Amino acid sequence: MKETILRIGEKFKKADSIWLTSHIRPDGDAIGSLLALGLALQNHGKQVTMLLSDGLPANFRYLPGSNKVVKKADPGSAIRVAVDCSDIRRLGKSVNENDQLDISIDHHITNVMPADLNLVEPEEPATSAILAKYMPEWGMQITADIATCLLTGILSDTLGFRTSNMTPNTLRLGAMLMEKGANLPDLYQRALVRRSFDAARYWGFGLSRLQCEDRLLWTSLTASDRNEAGYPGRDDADLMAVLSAIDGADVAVIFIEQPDGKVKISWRAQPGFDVSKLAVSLGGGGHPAAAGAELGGTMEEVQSIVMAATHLLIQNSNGTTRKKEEPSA
Ligand SMILES: [Mn+2]
Repeated sequence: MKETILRIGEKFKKADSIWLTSHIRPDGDAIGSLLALGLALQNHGKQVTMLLSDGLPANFRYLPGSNKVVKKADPGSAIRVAVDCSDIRRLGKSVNENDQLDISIDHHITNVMPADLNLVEPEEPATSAILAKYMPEWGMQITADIATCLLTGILSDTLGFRTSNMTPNTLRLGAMLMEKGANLPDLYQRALVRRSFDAARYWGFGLSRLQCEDRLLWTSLTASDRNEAGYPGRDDADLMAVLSAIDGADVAVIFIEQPDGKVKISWRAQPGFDVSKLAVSLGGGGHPAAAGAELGGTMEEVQSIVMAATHLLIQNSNGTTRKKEEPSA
């Protein structure tokens, strides 16, 4: 892995132009790591293209460099780089599935990215943490703007330094980023606390249908919920943050109706339960404690498949992994 880290640094140094991208439905870590690396390479005089197939969500447009993100751009002869993305299909419609990338930097244990240099550190809670660790080694200076992007990424994926994969070193990286000029309380508020009125009304629909059976907490969100609430996204508006605070469940699942007869599934698991393998078996991916997938079918069809599989996962975890420590990977 050390070799990969050095070779990535050399590749960045030699490149004149860099095409940089991350996953669809980008979260704070995807956006934070994309912008941080993009800004650092620009500061070294590189020609940088930053691409997100879904564009940059409005709630992250305060981040430095966010106005430079495009939805479509041919890589041409540039070095092709993906951050925080486990699977080339998750780069979205602006990227050819058959492409080979030059560099991938990620922390998803389910990573299968076709890249010449694939740096995957699943023990790191955020791709932004991997970048914060290696950017100085790559000779990249962490400016206040870059620190702002990286701390946003770490805060987003650790839910504010409180996920079970947190390490003392993640806190040290957070302290370093504060010293470089990132404003922790402000970024915390923006990335994790503030909600729109529409999102709160959308949550209401999901909460009104919330059920818990055999330690599995679950609910659904439909297209008509979004219409009625006026919520513009197609995600769960982070309703999962509310569900994971509820006592008495080992795993929480949200089913989110999508266009074209598809349903998105989002899992969150307590330590000792690994939902990433279940997500992969259904064509998705993620982390042991948080994963997702998307299936074709009606809400009822998808729910019956996923509920059965998730109940089984909870039963099989009981007494085996449950009392042990969460696997570090
Ligand atoms: Mn991430």
